[in-house]
Amino acid sequence: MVSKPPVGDPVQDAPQVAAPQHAAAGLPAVAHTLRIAQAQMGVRRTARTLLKVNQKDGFDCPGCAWPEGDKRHVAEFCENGAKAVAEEATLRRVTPEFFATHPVADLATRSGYWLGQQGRITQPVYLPEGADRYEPVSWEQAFSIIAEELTALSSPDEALFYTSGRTSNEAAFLLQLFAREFGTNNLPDCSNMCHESSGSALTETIGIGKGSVSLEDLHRADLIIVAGQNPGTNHPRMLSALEKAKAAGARIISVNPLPEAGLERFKNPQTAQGMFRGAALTDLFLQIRIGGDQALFRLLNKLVLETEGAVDEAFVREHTHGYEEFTAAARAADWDETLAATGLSRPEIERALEMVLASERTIVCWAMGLTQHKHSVPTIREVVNFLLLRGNIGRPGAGVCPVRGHSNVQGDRTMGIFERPAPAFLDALDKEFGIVSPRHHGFDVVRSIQALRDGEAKVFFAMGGNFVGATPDTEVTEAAMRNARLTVHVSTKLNRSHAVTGTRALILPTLGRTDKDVQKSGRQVVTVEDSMGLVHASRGNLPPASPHLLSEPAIVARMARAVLGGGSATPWEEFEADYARIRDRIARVVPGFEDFNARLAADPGGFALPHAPRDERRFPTKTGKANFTAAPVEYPRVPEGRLLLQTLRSHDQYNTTIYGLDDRYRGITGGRRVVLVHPDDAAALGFADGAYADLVSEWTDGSERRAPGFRVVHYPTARGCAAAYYPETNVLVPLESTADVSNTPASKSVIVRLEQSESA
Ligand SMILES: Nc1nc2c(c(=O)[nH]1)N[C@H]1C(S)=C(S)[C@@H](COP(=O)(O)OP(=O)(O)OC[C@H]3O[C@@H](n4cnc5c(=O)[nH]c(N)nc54)[C@H](O)[C@@H]3O)O[C@H]1N2
Ligand SMILES: Nc1nc2c(c(=O)[nH]1)N[C@H]1C(S)=C(S)[C@@H](COP(=O)(O)OP(=O)(O)OC[C@H]3O[C@@H](n4cnc5c(=O)[nH]c(N)nc54)[C@H](O)[C@@H]3O)O[C@H]1N2
Ligand SMILES: [Mo]
Repeated sequence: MVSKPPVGDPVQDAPQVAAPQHAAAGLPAVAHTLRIAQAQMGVRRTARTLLKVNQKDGFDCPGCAWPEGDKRHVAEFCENGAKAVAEEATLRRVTPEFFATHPVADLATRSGYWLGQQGRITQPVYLPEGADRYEPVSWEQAFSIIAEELTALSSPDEALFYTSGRTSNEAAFLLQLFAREFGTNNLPDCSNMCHESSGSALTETIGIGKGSVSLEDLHRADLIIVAGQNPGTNHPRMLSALEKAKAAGARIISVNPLPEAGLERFKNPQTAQGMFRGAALTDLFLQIRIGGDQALFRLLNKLVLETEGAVDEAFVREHTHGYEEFTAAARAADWDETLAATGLSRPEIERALEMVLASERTIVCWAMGLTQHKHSVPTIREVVNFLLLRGNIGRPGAGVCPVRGHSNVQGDRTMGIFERPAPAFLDALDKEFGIVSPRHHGFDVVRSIQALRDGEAKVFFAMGGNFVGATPDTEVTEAAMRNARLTVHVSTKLNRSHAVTGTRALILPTLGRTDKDVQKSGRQVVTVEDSMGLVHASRGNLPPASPHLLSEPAIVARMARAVLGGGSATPWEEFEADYARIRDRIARVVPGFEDFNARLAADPGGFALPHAPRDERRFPTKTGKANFTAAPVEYPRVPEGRLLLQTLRSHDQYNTTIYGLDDRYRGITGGRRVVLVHPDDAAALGFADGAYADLVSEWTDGSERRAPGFRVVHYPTARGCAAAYYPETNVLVPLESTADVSNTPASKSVIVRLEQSESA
């Protein structure tokens, strides 16, 4: 299988390479932000918009899910948040004339970058069966097309309702309610590709699939371990928290196959001193091999166990379960095997141990570097073992910190966007609305693709996101999507998913975070939940990108009325008119949201959801305790002459949205088809810096997948490892290559070989 490099790029993909940088943010970031923002929005709109980001009376940044903290700066956003805002608040527009001159076949030849650069979509459009281009359609017609296809299904389980993580709590609650009233739990979401492994591991071990720390905890920690995360690019405001923690005496270990600039040194653009000098953040850099983390934490656990007085015995006795089995497994950990799995040296691990033992309050932060491997769930369970051993959960300054991606991905899950909902949640939903939700599980992302491929699913509806762009095995996924009877995308901007359609297709343009949302009862606010379980309001302040847009809650409400008709007793019209009425219902269905509207009115800055392990050291697991686990240690075995490829983000992208062609901190400019390889590995494989290679992935069933024409960059990554950007490399990830238990695509462990490229 071959993924063709996109043609039609306004900028030729011709990457230039300079030395990687050692510090993140600072003046270059400010200049870069303003350049991108002003190109999209102009000068006045830029100022007006950026000053509202993350303010209590403003909108939640559509960038990442990092929390804001109580004392807000005038400029409470980061370089990449500003790019996310500019991308949405752009003055560029995609009009019906655009679709008239660009047939779907033309859109399919365009790069994601080009599609995104066309601007905000302004009207609903429809691709009839057999037509070659989208045409304008009224909202009413659009909903009746959806109703026609959904009611023609032989089972509600032939429909899929995908959610990307920008959707507000209100819209998410309505969407899952609609899906369940319609009769299915097929609610796959981006989380299935993201932190599902964290959710799976945490729910089993501590009883709740969310992080247990607040910003305050980070500021108070003695030791913060940042594993498998690149905050300088993906959560830049986290660097301020790390800086503050360091100033208060914390130490930081970063565990990563790449030396990431933001973790090395941070130049805080919010302080004059920080802007120029910056703070060194990392005390110890463990340059681990991809997939070596479970082995590392297992050995650290063994070493802690062997240290007199290092285990918090009172905590273990009172609050945990499974200690005996775990200790037996941990004591068997082996130095040689760990050194092989991690590529680390003995002194490095001993140094880490000293720092671990010196810390009374330890936090482990992680993101995709831990969640997207075959053995991600046992890896994260081992992190939990590590924290439990020294009583580091439910103590100020300590805990688990899975750093979420999309700005409301955590909230969407809290609202019930989940293909495997808890029975208690469904009971509450049914009682509130007088419905009977299906109890059998629905399809997650990978299962949804298989269902489309195998003809088990026929209608695909997406609340945001870029499903075919973000999912693995591009060719397989695109073919599967083309099998659908109807594909519907509620979107702000164009992307690849609009060019890969079912027999019929709809694009439904919607308001974004920055747009003012006015309904019958007046101006609306929506709410979101950040990575630390704080719920707060978000209120857009810009005139909507077009007068023809509907908000996400309005789209779901109208779709529900069209599909369910008189059979539904749910007051969909009332919900559309006044989102406070949706919140009244959330308050009665979702624990932690009691008196939702009143609390929101009292403090638009938000409130914290309850978290039993954090708040009261209570662990709502099956055993009623925090569970130690004792899985066998796994790590990827890479055959001779092959590399282990991780697919990751550049500095100029937001998932499949490409802001620009640079990756400033890594020294790459003007192109994205690059593969970072250790100079010694590259030399051994016969690839000079600047040579061009095809990446060929090899899967256990003997199949191969190819992504051609990548410029080889000699780069200081861990030995045996390689890195290249997503989504260009998604074609290499086999659909069946997923994490055990969580079924998350293993996007960070792809075995590849490099072949001399013919397409250079
Ligand atoms: N600007 C911007 N912000 C974003 C996003 C964006 O695309 N752009 N995306 C958002 C989303 S949805 C998410 S989920 C987050 C993603 O945030 P990250 O997880 O930081 O994103 P990635 O670029 O996938 O980076 C993975 C990191 O893990 C490291 N890594 C890879 N494999 C391993 C391993 O086996 N072990 C260890 N220890 N490290 C490893 C990589 O070198 C890299 O530093 O960011 C969110 N924020
Ligand atoms: N190989 C590889 N694959 C990966 C990953 C990886 O690291 N490697 N990471 C995975 C991860 S962590 C994630 S979260 C997924 C991301 O998967 P998705 O969330 O599906 O993808 P995005 O690129 O974030 O979606 C961008 C689109 O969302 C739409 N959009 C933006 N804002 C709004 C809004 O307010 N409302 C609506 N309705 N639409 C909006 C726009 O049309 C835009 O084109 O990708 C996953 N895929
Ligand atoms: Mo994500």
